[in-house]
Amino acid sequence: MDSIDLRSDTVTWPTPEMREAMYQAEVGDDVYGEDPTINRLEELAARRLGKEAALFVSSGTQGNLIAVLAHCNRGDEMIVGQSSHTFINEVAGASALGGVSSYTIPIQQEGTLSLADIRAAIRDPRDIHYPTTRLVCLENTNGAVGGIPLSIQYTRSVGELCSECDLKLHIDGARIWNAAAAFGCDVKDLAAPADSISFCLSKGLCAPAGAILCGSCDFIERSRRLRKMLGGGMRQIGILAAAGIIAIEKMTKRLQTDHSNAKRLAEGLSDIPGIHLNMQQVQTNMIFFRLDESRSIDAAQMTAVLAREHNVRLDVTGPRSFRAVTHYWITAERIETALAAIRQVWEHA
Ligand code: TLP
Repeated sequence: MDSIDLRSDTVTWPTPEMREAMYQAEVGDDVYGEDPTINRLEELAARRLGKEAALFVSSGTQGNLIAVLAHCNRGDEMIVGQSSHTFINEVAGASALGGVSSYTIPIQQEGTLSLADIRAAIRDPRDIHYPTTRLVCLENTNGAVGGIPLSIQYTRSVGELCSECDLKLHIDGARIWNAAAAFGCDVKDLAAPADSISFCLSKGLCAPAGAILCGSCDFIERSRRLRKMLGGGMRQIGILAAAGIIAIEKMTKRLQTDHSNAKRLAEGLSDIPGIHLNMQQVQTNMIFFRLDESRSIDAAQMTAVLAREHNVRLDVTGPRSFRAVTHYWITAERIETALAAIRQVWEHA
């Protein structure tokens, strides 16, 4: 990878080992259930997440959509964070394709939905004016407020509230392995309170495509049918599964390195006068930072100069703000190069 691409961990290339495994992968027609490599990946994912079954899906977006469709009927409602990926960045699939409405509530500074807000959002089932609340969606790590991991204890408390109120709980765990690495816990414990959980193979875990949806056997059977309905019944996808197996078995074990690199980048940025960020929010592989008004250059101009002159790429999140995401292809040395470039462009603006 030439550029120091910090826009996202979705930009990661597959590792050389993945490419070799993909080349060698044994394949079959997965719509017939005959792809041995995908079957192996799904068994591995279910076991590691502590769920009965798992399904390979084309993307995190497809995994979340299938979960909503599998849990809800048309006209039902889900409770979701107002700046969550599911609500903001998934093309309103739940409403467009599922007829499911979203009751949005604020995401707290620590990435959580408050229990009081969830409780207040649950509709009174006796009132015929209301849709039926069916589902709560959490996002772990929470991308909107800095890649913050949600704890086992918090997730359990939401699970208990859902059981008490007869609701389903889905976790958009696109980066759940980053949360497990941050807490040093077993990913199973973060998944346990949820009826379903999706996670991405194609972000910090470096697989070229795909995500996994996990849940009960019955839930996954319905999900498999829904995936077919959405055009996601794929054929010789053992080629992708081969990379996915390495993603789970190996790449999940090295995420702490990305987290240390993110900390180092955040510390370096906060040493630059005029650049601000909240160090407490830097807990996994994401950093959100902003420029003050001491210089006129804005985020769009700064990213253009950084890309053109230094080959460093950042994600612009507002007129003066950015997101940087660390990943496998961002070594400690590249963090220092990126920091020097950012400092130079800002100080000479
Ligand atoms: N996130 C992407 C963009 O879509 C914003 C990124 O660069 O961070 N859940 C969460 C929490 C995500 O961050 C993403 C992707 C998804 C779901 C969707 O995954 P894909 O891209 O596989 O559909």
